[in-house]
Amino acid sequence: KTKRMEWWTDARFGMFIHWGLYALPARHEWVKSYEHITNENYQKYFDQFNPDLFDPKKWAMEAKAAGMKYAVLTTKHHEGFTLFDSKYTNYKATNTQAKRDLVKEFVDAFRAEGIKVGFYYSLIDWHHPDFTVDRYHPLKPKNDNEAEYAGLNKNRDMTRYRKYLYDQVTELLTKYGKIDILWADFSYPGKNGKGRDDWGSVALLKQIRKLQPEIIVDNRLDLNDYEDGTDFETPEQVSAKELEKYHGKVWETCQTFSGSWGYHRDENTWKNNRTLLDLLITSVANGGNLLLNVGPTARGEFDNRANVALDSLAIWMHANSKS
Ligand code: FUL
Repeated sequence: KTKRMEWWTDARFGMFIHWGLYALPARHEWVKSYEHITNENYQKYFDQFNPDLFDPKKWAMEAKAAGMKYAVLTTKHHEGFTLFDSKYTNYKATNTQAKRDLVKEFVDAFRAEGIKVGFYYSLIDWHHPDFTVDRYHPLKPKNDNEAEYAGLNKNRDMTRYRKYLYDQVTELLTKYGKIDILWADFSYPGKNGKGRDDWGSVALLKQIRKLQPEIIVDNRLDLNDYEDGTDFETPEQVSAKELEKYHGKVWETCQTFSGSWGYHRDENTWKNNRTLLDLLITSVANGGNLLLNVGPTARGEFDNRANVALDSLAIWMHANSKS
């Protein structure tokens, strides 16, 4: 395991990319759940998705200049839309005006810059008809009423969904060459929640390791007490101060520039350069990695505020690194 993790531990700094249909409403990647939007009402984003400025080579160059050694892209987020050409769904980028496998282009562009590639894959799926309604689902009943959940879930079948999930992860790990990281997201066991049995985590992890023996897997499959469950911990959006507590563990903190992960046009809480550098330095000083997120716009480019932040990191990196 230590051998397998070596490059990752050395890498220290990566780019997270949250991109999906939620870039169109541009007010949080959880918009479908937060605003209880039905599939029917969410359809307009699929119909209008047309990332005419998408140029992953530019993204890769920016990541590289900022000193990032790996990148993790949302191949599917909770909304269920896949950026890749999956044969198990019609709800995919190739069926939009984009007409392209965006994951493939991401992989090719980042690899060409010598950046390792990771796939974020959402275990949660708010579009799939078999994914049961739970406490985070856009259709969740008011007041957490059990009878209403039962009614909503009458025809939903997690066994079928599990198969879908398994098949898609298999696709991702067989069609794009060597994949360096799988970032599964996320488990919330308990009442009206989901965990390892819902995802079939044990079988899934076996399949992942079989298809990509070198791959590094995050800890969100609800397998922390399982022998081979966790390659790294994933403290999310915690302060530099709190990060010090992770000293001695294998970990990666994921952080946003502004709060939400998907493009949020009107969010004005952007971290300043000092805060970003602080996160990077504190992570490295405590043996962890920083996965810094960009949420590209619906047209496929980085917001100017992200460009400015990345440029400032690039300048610092240039002045302070040996290579
Ligand atoms: C969370 C997700 O719910 C967020 O939308 C985001 O993807 C973050 C990295 O993980 O758990």
